[in-house]
Amino acid sequence: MERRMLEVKRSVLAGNDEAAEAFREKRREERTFFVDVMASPGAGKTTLLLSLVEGLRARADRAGLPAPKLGVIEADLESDVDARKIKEAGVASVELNTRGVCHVEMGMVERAFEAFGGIPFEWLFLENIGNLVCPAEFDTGAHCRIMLLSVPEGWDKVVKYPPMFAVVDALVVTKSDYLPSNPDFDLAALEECACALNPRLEVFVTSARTGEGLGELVSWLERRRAACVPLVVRSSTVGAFRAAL
Ligand SMILES: Nc1nc2c(ncn2[C@@H]2O[C@H](COP(=O)(O)OP(=O)(O)OP(=O)(O)O)[C@@H](O)[C@H]2O)c(=O)[nH]1
Ligand SMILES: [Mg+2]
Repeated sequence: MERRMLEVKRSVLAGNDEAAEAFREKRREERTFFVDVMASPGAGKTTLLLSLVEGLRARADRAGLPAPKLGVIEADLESDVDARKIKEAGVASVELNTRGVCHVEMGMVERAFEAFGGIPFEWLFLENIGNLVCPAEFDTGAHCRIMLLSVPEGWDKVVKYPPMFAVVDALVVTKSDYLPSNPDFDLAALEECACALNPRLEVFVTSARTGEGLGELVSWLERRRAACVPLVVRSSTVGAFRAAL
């Protein structure tokens, strides 16, 4: 019986992985960079997404570029609370209610993406279900996976819930404004344990209240996007290059 369950689980995950790979490649071809944001409930996912939206818009503005086209899939067991917050910030958002399922699977991502109706996004974010366990197992077709750990949760979550720390590209410590009042939050121990589990992990320490670390996180995400999506060479650039030869 146990063996049979294992086989079924393996085949569900294999089917999901295949669909995730196809989704990832399709979005890459369309120049949409897809970021999966995972964390426990209340760690600050929606707040961080709103800060990232602001940061990406501000940087485009400073560079004299048009505002980036952004979309957010808001996954929750129930409710449209977060999807509404994202819409209020002027960002296209689709609510994905999993009706009690504690993770997001590819079929859900595909349906949510279709609901946008073909907007050519430069950035697509998924606020995954608030859960530090199950989402780690399911590839959502993202190019980049980040997890948040808020200071009030305690640094030892890395020891208690290692799988998610092992699969993500970045660990974003949130609510760093609470560090002075949480002397037992051992940032050095967290980094040491997390990087031992995952040597390629990037670590950011951030606060949506003070703005700490948000600029560094936005810059890193922009570099990740630039390395992932194909370059668009404008004809004016090609002309200037030819003229210079
Ligand atoms: N002090 C402080 N509070 C924060 C920070 N970021 C978020 N919060 C607060 O933490 C609470 C939860 O934030 P959310 O962004 O809703 O967290 P979430 O992970 O999206 O929550 P769920 O979607 O319910 O899982 C809210 O009251 C936020 O105002 C921060 O950097 N510092
Ligand atoms: Mg939220």
